Amino acid sequence: MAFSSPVAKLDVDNGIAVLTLDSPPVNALSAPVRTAIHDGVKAAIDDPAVQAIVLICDGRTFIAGADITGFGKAPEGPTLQAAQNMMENSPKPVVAAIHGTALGGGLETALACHYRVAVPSAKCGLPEVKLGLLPGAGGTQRLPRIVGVQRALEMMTSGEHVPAKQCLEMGLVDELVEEGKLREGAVAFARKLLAEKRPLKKVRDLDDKMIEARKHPEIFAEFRKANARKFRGFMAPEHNIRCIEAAVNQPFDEGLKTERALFTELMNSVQSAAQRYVFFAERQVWKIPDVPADTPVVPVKKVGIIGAGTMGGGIAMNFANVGIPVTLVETRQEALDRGLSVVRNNYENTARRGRLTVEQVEQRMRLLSGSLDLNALADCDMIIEAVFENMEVKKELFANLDKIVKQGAVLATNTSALDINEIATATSRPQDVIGMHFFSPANVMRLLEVVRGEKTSATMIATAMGIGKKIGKIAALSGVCPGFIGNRILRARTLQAQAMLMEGAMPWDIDKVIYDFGLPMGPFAMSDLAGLDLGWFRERSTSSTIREVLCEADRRGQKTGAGFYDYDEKRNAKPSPVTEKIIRDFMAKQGATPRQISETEILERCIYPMINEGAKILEEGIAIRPSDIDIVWINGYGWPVYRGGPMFYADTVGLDKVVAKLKEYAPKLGADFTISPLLEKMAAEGKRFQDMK
Ligand code: 3H9
Repeated sequence: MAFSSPVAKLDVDNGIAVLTLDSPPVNALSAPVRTAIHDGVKAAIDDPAVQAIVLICDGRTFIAGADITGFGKAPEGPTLQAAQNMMENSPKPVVAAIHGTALGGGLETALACHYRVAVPSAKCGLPEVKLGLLPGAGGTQRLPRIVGVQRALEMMTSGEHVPAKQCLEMGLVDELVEEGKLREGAVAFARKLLAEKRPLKKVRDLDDKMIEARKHPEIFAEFRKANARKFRGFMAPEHNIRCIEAAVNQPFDEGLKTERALFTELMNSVQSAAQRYVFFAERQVWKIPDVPADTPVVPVKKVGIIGAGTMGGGIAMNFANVGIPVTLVETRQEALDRGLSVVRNNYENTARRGRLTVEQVEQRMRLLSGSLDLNALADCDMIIEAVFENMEVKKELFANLDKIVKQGAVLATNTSALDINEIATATSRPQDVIGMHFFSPANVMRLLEVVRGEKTSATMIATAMGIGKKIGKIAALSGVCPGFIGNRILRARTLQAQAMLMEGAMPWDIDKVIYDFGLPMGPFAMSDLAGLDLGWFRERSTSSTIREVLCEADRRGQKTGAGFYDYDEKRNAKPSPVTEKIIRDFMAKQGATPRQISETEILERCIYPMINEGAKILEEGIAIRPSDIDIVWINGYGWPVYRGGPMFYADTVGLDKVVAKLKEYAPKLGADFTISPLLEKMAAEGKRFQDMK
């Protein structure tokens, strides 16, 4: 057989040709891989000694999709469609043998084969939606023909990876073969096909599920309605749905044309560019230039958490979820009991929703123990302090920990505001002190800001990042500064939102702009949720800010039924005439005259100072790279992923425009406002954050 390829080999096993792709890390469909499939299958078809063909991959996974790094570059080699046609039109049966993950173009390749076998640990999915795309190689037309419309809608709009057993039940996979014996299993399956003279099954020709779907056109409207909140702002889910509609209503080849047109639209969209950028940003964020991948880490087998409040309890759940025992320390028994019962309640709620078994709840609770004695933490490998924000209290605590806890343990603080370098001075081992800033609710929010102090060792950084990954967080490294990356940028927005209140915008005007931009809520709805009285004391309150006046009027947020907004018993927010009057009276007292503020000004005044702060964070070396800042804002604050994060968004606006607008608004931005020299320089040079190396 005349076939040679740098990424594949073809051998014949007693009449069965086995085409093995080997293109690390994930056998993505680069030009050489597409060429190998096309030419390899052709060579096997042309060889009279071959009766059937198996397509299999070496390495960790079956084809994980198109090569995302190749998007936007000039196409080379045969198209994926040409390779698929070679397989689908083969007069000899072609069997895909799946291990790892068959994703996107990978699953589409498998769908162009006549049959599919998989090992039980394999998973299949069409995750293009997560990249702001749709499956562009016939997947939108083939998947519903096999699994039906409802399941295709769910899979394609969620991007979920479906376990092999479920794939078998849905008909997506024809047979499961023994784990670790994929090649033998696939070859045996091919022989069985030949022996039983099974037909060449082309998914494109299946129609029974489509006939069924044509009787229920309402399924699409219902699906859109049920998911409206989840899909808000995103283009890709709707485009995926339209492709499935085409699969139902158009002949296969017409459906392919619809798919192509909608795919091209998405591929050229800013949304997809943003989501693809985020894909790589999420992988980049773990890489720390001066902490190499082989840095030794502290094996974390036992964790101690100080403070069993909402934060401490939430943090503890993360560890119990992955089987790591936790000792929670409190100063009072009632607080400890309350903390543990809140955790139990959370788990039981999850169990009620069917996502945990009763036994799993008990297993996790058994991993949590409580103590009133700090000495109980002596043999912990990692301590996370989550007490209230007071430097003196924290320093005293760390001084005690220094005396109690075994050498070499990670001494972490969950502070969101305080200077970690100063906390570290309370110990004789500042190299072991680090920030691990969780976001509330800590058992739910994906972000973990790992904060390195001046003296924090590489081992402690690698350990905190590694444990972050283990507990399912996305960890971003920050240096020490007030608010670290996330809250420092938040402050820049808060200052402007407050300033605009004093110029005539109402809280709901500002919140609406931020919500419409794609965040889950605006700054005032967020304050109401958190409680306006965080750090407020009635005895010290002097009506000097709108927040103080609201708190004095007992409008302290959602928990009191009123804050910036009025709330009904279901906690639905309504603009409040009371708040409006409070703001207007306050302005009158200050001699400020309200003016009409446009939505554009609200947006630019909220967002551009955030970008400016992000640039300062970069020039001060607080964040390693712009995409880390974006990861923080997407995962910690709900920045819409389809806008790529504040720094990516800045690139889409144009840095020159951002700077020009900041200069225009400068007189309103506050006495302390300055433009970042880095931002100005980059704007002048026509640069983009995403090109920063
Ligand atoms: C598509 O298929 C469109 C078609 O419908 C249209 C055709 C016309 N390309 O995640 P990991 C890299 S769209 C290029 O850390 P894991 C990744 O950057 C695609 N590179 O490993 C990383 O590089 P590095 C649809 C890719 O074991 C390394 O591989 N498919 C690609 O935790 C390891 O990745 C997807 O969206 C790629 N497609 O997870 C699947 N995929 O080491 C995307 C990965 O330099 N991929 N890399 O940082 C994944 O979900 C995960 O990578 C996977 C492995 C589950 C496969």
